[in-house]
Amino acid sequence: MGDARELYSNVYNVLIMGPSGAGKSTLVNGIANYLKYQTLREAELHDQVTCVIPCQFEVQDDEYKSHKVSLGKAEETEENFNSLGHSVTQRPKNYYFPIDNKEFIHIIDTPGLADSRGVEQDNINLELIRKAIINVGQLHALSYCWT
Ligand SMILES: Nc1nc2c(ncn2[C@@H]2O[C@H](COP(=O)(O)OP(=O)(O)O)[C@@H](O)[C@H]2O)c(=O)[nH]1
Ligand SMILES: [Mg+2]
Repeated sequence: MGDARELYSNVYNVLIMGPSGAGKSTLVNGIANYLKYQTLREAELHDQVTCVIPCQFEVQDDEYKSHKVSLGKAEETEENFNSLGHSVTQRPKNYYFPIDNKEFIHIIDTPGLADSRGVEQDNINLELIRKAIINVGQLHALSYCWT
């Protein structure tokens, strides 16, 4: 959004943290759709769901057959997929959602804690998160995802 952000009088900074695979990036996609459509029914009428972060998951139909669902393209973002097909957020990433012409929500998605690469990667991730917080100056909400 660049300098356009300065035109907004209210910015709500929301930091999303938690272990890898807890659903942080999925929550951001959920918020994007929640803010776009007035009702679930309205969202269902659209062929495509809004996907700001690529994701992959499996669903079962009524006959218990598994179907892989892929949304968005990982190569267009810094999101990677692990061996289970889960997206892996590499560094804090900003998402901006205007609510009206005065206010917008700024969501910061973060790399997962308890990283499988060990404590050193956790320390690197925490430092990246710390810098992201300093960068925005203030937080209005902290969402901690947990499974
Ligand atoms: N059943 C279920 N699966 C979820 C939920 N949220 C996320 N997932 C799945 O959990 C996996 C990891 O989600 P992701 O958002 O990438 O986690 P992150 O590492 O915390 O960003 C994906 O396969 C998602 O589809 C949820 O609320 N319920
Ligand atoms: Mg993620």
